[in-house]
Amino acid sequence: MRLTGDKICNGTHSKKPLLSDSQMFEAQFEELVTELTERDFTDPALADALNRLREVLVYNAPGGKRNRGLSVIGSLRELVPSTELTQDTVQHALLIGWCIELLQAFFLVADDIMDASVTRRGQPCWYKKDGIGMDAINDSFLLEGSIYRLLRRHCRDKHYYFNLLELFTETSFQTELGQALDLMTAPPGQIDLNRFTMERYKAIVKYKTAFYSFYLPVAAAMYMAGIKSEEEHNNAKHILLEMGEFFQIQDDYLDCYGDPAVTGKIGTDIQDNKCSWLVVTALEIMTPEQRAELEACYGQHDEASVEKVKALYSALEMPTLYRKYEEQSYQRLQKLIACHAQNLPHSVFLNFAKKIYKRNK
Ligand code: GPP
Ligand code: MG
Ligand code: MG
Ligand code: MG
Repeated sequence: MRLTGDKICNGTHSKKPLLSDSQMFEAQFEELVTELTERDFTDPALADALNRLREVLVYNAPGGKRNRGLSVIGSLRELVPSTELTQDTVQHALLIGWCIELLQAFFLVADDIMDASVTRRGQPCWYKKDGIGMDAINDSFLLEGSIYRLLRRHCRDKHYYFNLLELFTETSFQTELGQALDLMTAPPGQIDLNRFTMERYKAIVKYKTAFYSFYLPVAAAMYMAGIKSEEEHNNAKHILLEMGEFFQIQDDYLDCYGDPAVTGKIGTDIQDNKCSWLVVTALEIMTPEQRAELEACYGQHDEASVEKVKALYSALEMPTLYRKYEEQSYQRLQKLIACHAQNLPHSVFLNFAKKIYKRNK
């Protein structure tokens, strides 16, 4: 695939771009699928496996909010003056964006098995499809492997290739450690509310969500722009991990209070005995009687128990507490941006913040 090919390239002479970043991002996907499934391996013996890979990619990679993927080009545009941003660099930023979406697809296919979820992005979870089942585990590996094939093909000669590889592998490992904490804090059938502390909660969400969802796309754009200093990266990380924590708190809130028609997924946190922001916050303010009731109903799969937990949350006015928390978090973030962004344009962080505060999906 030629990333600067006519098919998806904006005109070089006109001042106004023919396509938005989002449209170019969309247009790139089919090319990447073709490349991964038709051009990378040509051994006819692999035809069935490559057809499977096509199916896995088409079902699981598109259809999300694409915030992570589009943030690479979005951040790069803030870091590099437009006169210095070539069409070739734009196409590479979009490709790296797709690699982040593939990482997300890899995590989600596997996470849905671990969480026994039913729907994702408004369709059945991949492992729930007829004839798929636990073969979805291998499909998640294929999604992960696709990332490194694309990076190798397109970015091998770039000055940022090594940094990018380290970034993707480090971030994956951090996410896997976070997922380990998430799972071991929620053992099925072993209800122990003492496990659910705010300290444990913060560790889980920092590792399972914040690194890959927030630091990864911005750090990738920074490396592309030649920003490699540890100090600059630590400054960005400081702000982005805070945003990531808030994002997962929203995810936990929406697990219970979101509309599945909008979020595209049906919540499972109460049944799965998860260390969710809702249960941790509720535990901080509930009476001993309420705690005893929670102990009896949390982590149970029957509808009546789940409804009792939800009734407890309502009695404790969790939606109001959440709105207050959201407001405070937004204020804290503005302050963090003011003190930690230093040499980095504030717009990198503000653009991201705009996309996540007050979201409902
Ligand atoms: C979000 O947790 C975290 C992930 C999707 C990371 C998974 C990491 C792996 C190594 C598999 P969640 O379960 O709350 O997300 P959702 O609500 O979307 O299922
Ligand atoms: Mg999940
Ligand atoms: Mg999970
Ligand atoms: Mg969730």
